[in-house]
Amino acid sequence: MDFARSDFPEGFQFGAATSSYQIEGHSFGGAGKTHWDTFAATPGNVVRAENGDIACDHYHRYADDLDLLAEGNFDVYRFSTSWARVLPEGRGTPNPEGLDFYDRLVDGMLERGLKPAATLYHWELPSPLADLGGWRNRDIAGWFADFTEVIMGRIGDRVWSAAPINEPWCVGWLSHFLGHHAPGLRDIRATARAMHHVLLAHGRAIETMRALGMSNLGAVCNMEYAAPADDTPQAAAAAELYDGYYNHFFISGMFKKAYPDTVLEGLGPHLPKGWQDDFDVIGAPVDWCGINYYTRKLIAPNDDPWPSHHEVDGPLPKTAMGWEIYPEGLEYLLKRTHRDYTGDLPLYVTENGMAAPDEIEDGAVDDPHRIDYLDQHLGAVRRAIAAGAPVAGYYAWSLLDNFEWALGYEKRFGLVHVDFDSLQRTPKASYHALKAALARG
Ligand code: IFM
Repeated sequence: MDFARSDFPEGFQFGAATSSYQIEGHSFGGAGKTHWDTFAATPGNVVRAENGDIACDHYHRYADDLDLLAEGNFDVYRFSTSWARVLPEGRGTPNPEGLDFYDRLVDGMLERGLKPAATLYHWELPSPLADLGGWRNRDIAGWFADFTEVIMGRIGDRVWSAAPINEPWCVGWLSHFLGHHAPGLRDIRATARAMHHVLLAHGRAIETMRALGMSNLGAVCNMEYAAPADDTPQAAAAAELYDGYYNHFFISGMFKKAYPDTVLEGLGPHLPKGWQDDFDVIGAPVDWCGINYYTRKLIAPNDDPWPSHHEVDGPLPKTAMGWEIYPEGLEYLLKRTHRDYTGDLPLYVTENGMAAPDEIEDGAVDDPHRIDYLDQHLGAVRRAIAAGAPVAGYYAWSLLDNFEWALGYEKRFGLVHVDFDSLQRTPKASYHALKAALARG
């Protein structure tokens, strides 16, 4: 890899990220059922109807996985806590095994000199709350604040940073408008409500963690570079709207206490009554902002109902997800977020990485494509920093090959290969390259 730590500002944090349902093994340790279990059990939703029952068995193998992080010279481990593992019914009595697990996990990080970067929610909603309408129900903000209090009451004294919700766009739009993720809805009213409530829950969780005395609290949004499919004004408007509901909506709510007009044109009539009164909670001050970035999308207009556009295939080289490789988009989005929303607040690239059909040959995994991808995106980060964006860290997605949601175990994003039969871990060439780069001062 083409960098050394000294190419980045003093104190820049390098990490790797995972999430609970994707790696832990949700059939262990008294975790409750989640909407992902039932979504996956419904034919047609997930490749081969795979689920997170065993995943990488991180629940039992977490110590070895933390060793991989420490031996890889990472500074930070970004992990998430499963709501249903901590509160199997979503509310009420905590599961002591679940709390003990996160306690051990955080202590394990500290023992190895790793900074624990917690995300409270990375998509495994407890089924009893899904039964009550899940993210469509305004009460979820209170349920989430209660969950925050329980889990952070236990580990909040030792986590280095915390963010409430991973990728609000996925929780709202991908899951309620496109129906690709649990609960698999395709309904504009559900979408508008979920998108607003996810922000309300974010704000309530920030307030709850502040009241617990925690600091270094942030928000993690996913962003895609939105480009018009051609040079017509119609395509430009289509890309601007995509940019609006994908990239602007959530940070605009959090940092400007307003939603973009372009998005309100479609979602406004479906937002819950009194939504304008929630911005003081939604805009609760945070200490940093995280951006998850993977790709760009080319957008073309069409005659469908709002948002009246669709994605078209782009010409650039693609990852195994079919996503174009476009590091310039990361540079652009970091600079724009700094300029238009977050000012001097530290920015983190909280996820970045690529899927590839990696295979073990002679006991090793050669993934030069991933080394190149990471190198190119770290170059984009350096350019954003040189242009004045206060980027303070970069976390690769993901430490391990894992459950890639609707795509099951087929898409491998890991720096470490996982054999899903034996569960054996094999660090890939990209892990070794990153480890060597991080050892360079
Ligand atoms: O695996 C996901 C992760 O859960 C959230 N961000 C994107 C990753 C790759 O699709």
